[in-house]
Amino acid sequence: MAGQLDNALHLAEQAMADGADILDIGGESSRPGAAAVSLQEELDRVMPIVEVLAQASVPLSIDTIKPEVMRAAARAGAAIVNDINALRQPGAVEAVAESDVGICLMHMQGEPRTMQSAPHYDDVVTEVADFLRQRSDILRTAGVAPERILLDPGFGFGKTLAHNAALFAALPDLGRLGYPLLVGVSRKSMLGQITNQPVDQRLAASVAAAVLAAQRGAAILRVHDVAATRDALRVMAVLDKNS
Ligand code: PT1
Repeated sequence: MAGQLDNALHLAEQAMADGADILDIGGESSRPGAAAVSLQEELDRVMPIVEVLAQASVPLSIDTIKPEVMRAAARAGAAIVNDINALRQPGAVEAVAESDVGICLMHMQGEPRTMQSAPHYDDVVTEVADFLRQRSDILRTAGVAPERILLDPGFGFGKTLAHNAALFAALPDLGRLGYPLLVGVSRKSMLGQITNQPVDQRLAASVAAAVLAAQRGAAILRVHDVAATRDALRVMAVLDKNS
């Protein structure tokens, strides 16, 4: 346990030294095929880390679908709730509305354990946009100010490569929903499908996708390789004046 805490804190320090603006902490994997984790297990995994990193110089985001974890993390000082389930668990909308955290609403079809078995949409862009609009409307009705809301199409969450590509092209349209966009594509299997590289050889693909997402209007990029992504974004800022 102590070794895992040290390891997490080391990764967080490295990310901050490399220029991360936000740290995202999660205790339940959402990779395709991952199993759910009990409430107590998730609290035991994340809260020691949240309690330390809430004092860090950058805002802390808690990656969870459970309202109890949202409340505990917010109480400990987390600034953002990042919910891959877009607050669909009973009590999650209230947990966010009753605190002052920012909230990222992400689209997912199905659940991590089975979501990649047979993803299907009639029109992926319209369905994802409708879902995100509906979830943000529910939050607004619950009293959450628009400035607190972020939207995320959920790359790799119940989507084929074709679905992911259609959503990527539609990022400017999703931006017209009126909220900043968060994009997470770093090291994901969609990049493995494109490059035929294993997960530890996806740096170039991840950086390329991050730059394209930023060009298409993503406000926040969820990445593993902070230093390389920062460099690429600096190049984009200077050499691509239209972005
Ligand atoms: C994400 C995200 C996330 N991704 C937000 N939170 C993960 N807001 C965790 C694969 O296909 O994009 N947005 N929290 C990580 N999840 C995955 C999903 C990891 C798919 C890998 C894959 O390889």
